Amino acid sequence: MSKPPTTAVIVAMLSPAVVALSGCGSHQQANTAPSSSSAAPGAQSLTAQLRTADNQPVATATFEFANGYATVTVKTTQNHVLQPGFHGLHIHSVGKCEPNSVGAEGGPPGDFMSAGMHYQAPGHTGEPASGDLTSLEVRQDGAAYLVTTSDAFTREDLLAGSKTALMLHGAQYSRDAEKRFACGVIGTG
Ligand SMILES: [Cu+2]
Repeated sequence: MSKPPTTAVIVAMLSPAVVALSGCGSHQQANTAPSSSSAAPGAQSLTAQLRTADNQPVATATFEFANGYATVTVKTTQNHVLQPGFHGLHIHSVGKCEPNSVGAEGGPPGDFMSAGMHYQAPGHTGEPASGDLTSLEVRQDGAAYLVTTSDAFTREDLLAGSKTALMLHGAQYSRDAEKRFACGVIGTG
């Protein structure tokens, strides 16, 4: 169960020697600095599973809320589904991910149109919209990993009313740039 006490004794005896040999105190200091983590203790998270219109899993997203802002992490779960390049990434205003649907504003049907327009937090108008996020940069192998942060919305905002959805668009500068390529309802997972 417990380690033999000799281990601690040996470490205690060796440590001063190591410091003396290295002749550099700053490295020792670095080891004792408090570790930083994006997820603060007590952080409340939300998640979204992004899928294409034909239900292929694309990426997972997490929203960690702490200290008055969200830390958003998006990670692809499958390679070679996304086209390489930059893809628009936004929170849309309705928590629906329906292929071949129509938005409340009307217009022609299309994939994930019922997710509505870009999310605006209560009282916010104009650009950038509250739900606008940094674009997702996709590698040649179709993989992507993004960590970004925003204080334009709260956890309660994203869950209020008809909830919200995270939308990934087609590759920028391509014919599909405006296309709604993958969608995930943002929820408590
Ligand atoms: Cu969008």
